[in-house]
Order: sequence, then structure tokens, then C-alpha cells
Amino acid sequence: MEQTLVLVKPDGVQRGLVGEIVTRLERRGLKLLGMKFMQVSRELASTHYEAHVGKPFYEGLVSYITSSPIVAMVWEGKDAIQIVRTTMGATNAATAAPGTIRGDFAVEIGRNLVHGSDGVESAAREVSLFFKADELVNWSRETDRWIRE
Ligand code: IDP
Ligand code: MG
Repeated sequence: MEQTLVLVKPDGVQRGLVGEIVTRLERRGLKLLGMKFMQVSRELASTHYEAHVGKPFYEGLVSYITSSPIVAMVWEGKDAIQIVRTTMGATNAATAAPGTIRGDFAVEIGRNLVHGSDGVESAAREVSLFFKADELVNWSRETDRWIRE
């Protein structure tokens, strides 16, 4: 079963969209394993975004993610990584499809509300960056048999 890290970025928290974003992932059928409201340090931001070091938007990105609190979550499910990515929509919110989180609530790439891991390796790395093993809850959900055959 895949796990993926989702962040409601500072703009999502400031704009009161935490509930909306959680609701969309819940309704999609993914299972929540962990959640915390937190301030991202510069150190955590630079580790999380180390793949983007040297890109023109890097400094702005680190300032953005550390500017105000975020909500970090781990969601689980078969194909959870891809399901989160399609639910978020394209990175550049200006071109994100309506019906996606970015396509419904955002207008540009630098304020695109959410983060979702982009692959199995990055998901494992990012989940362990934001959560200790004992902060993830192992639970069984009664509706699972109505979500997957
Ligand atoms: P993703 O969040 O859809 O996976 P990435 O390419 O991994 O997109 O970029 C990470 C984040 O960096 C984006 O979500 C966005 O916040 C920011 N970002 C990416 N490209 C740009 C850009 O060209 N200008 C400003 N911010 C950018
Ligand atoms: Mg990415």
C-alpha cells in the first residue's frame, strides 16, 4: 500500500482551505494516517526542497513554505501518490483543470496551495522527514470494502 506526504501550504491555511483539502482527499477514498499543524523551519524546508536548489524560484519557494504554518499529512491507499497528484491538479494553478484543488482555488504556480509527493522514493523520504514512525496511526476503516473491490 502506498503512502504519500501532503502539505497544505501556508496560503491554504491562511485562506481557510484546510478543511476543503482534507475533505477532498477523504471523499476520494484515501485513508489518513497522520496529521500535524506546524511551522516549517528553514532547515526542514531546504531538506524537503533539496531537488530544487539552484532553480530561480528556490529562494521564493523556501520563503513561501516557511512564511506561516502548514498542515502536514500522510495519506495511504493503492496508487495514493498518483491519486493525490491528480486531485491536486497541475503545478501551475493557472493551467490546472477545474475540479482539481489547484484548478478550483488557485491562480498561479507560486501560490498553489498543496504539496503531494511525486514518486515512491520521494514519498518515503518526505514522510520520514515530517513524521516519526510512532506519529502514524495503523487503523482499519470500516468503509474500505465499499471503496475497493
Ligand atoms: P509540484 O509541487 O507540483 O510537485 P514541483 O515542480 O515539485 O511541483 O515544484 C515544487 C513547488 O515549487 C511547486 O509546487 C511550486 O510551489 C514551486 N514552483 C515550481 N516551479 C515554480 C516556478 O516556476 N515559480 C514559482 N514557484 C515554483
Ligand atoms: Mg514536487
